[in-house]
Amino acid sequence: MFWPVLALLVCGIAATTPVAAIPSISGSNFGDVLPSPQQVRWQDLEFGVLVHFGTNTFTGLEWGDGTAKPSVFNPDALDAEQWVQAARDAGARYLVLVAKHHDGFCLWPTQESNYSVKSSPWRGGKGDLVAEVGAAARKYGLKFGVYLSPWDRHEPLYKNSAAYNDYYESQVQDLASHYGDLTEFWLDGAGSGGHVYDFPRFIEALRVYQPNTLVFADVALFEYGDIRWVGNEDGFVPYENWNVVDRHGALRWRPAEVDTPLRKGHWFGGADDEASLKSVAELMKTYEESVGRGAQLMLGLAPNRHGLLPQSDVVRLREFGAAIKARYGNNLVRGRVHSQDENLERALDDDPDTFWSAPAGSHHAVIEVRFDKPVTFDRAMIMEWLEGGQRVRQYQVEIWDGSRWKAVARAQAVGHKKIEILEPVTASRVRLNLLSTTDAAQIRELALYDSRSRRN
Ligand code: FUL
Repeated sequence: MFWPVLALLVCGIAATTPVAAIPSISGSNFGDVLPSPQQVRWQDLEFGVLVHFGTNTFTGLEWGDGTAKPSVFNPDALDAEQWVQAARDAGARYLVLVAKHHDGFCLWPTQESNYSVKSSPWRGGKGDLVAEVGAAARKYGLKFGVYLSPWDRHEPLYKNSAAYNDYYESQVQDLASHYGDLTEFWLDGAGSGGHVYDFPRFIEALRVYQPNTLVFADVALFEYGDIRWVGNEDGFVPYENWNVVDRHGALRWRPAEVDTPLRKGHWFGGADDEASLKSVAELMKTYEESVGRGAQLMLGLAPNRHGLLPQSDVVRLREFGAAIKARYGNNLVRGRVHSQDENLERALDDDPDTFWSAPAGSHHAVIEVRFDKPVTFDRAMIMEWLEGGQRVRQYQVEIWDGSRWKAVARAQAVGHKKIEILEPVTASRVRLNLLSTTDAAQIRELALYDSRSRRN
């Protein structure tokens, strides 16, 4: 149904509310720190998958100790396109392949070791899974990246830090120079406690070929990663999510990535039971507590010994994608509210490439939406234009109850995307009250949804 708009208001109030002191470290202010263009592009991807497949798939282990024979690696029906299509159906926009896990087995024919696909029976030892998966990802429009475990439980050189630095750097070069643009380069910290690596050297080697790749690393492993680990593998952001964080006394833009597997407790494959497969409801909760809290969702997928995702995983991923579309495909603002105000229209047009700006210099502003008939909603979605930094510090979603504005959500931090989950409310006037912003707010979208509508 199409409802013409009655009216629509917006106001920007320049610094009417006193703003608490903004943290300042090493002379820079929270609000001054901006993302790189690569980080902005990456944050727009929102949702990726992390694929674990290797000797562990065949031995049933999560952490192989590096003694599995390459001969165990023998998928008889491997189809990387099946993985990618399933990921795409879920709505994922990039895929990171674990090219080497902690057991040291390499999925590409590295020159540095014989512990790789070239010593396996798969494709007669002529296969290159990094190449196959990269090509499949690109064919279906997904960005591609790799995970290269620093911890290596097979490689004898690992005991000698200097020699292993050479080894690892060569592997970085291999991957960085032969497989096209890498959107993300994942450095996993597990098992590396106490080991000394020459990370600056690895990153320099990586950047020669991949100036735009983003390095994922927990701060405990490597202090200058471009993306930060959320701090758990349970699929949620447990804090108010600020992109700007203190890294060794300097404020840096470090967006969070939330990694969690599709099958509970399993990064590697084999499980085909119903109990370990996350339900659509669980996945939607994860989505809303990761993407919906301004972070990136990285969902772990695990092909089985045939080299295929189990059919139940394929179906679940499709259901998950359909559930996201159903819940967030019907923006109640769109089509019901039109504004003569071009600026405001940019926050309501369902087009994330445009944004509304509060008046220059303001630290408080309001976006109001009026419907000609009341709408019922239980989700409010807000997106910030990150090129200008993460400016919204505190806000409320409010409804007009006939006599006053009533807050139905109050929170801090928007960032790339924020989904507020509400008790269902019905109102014909709704506003986003930006209580405190570091600079003039820039809002890409303000959208409302009803998760209980028939499309769900
Ligand atoms: C962890 C690893 O130890 C797990 O095996 C898995 O690869 C996960 C994504 O990261 O640190």
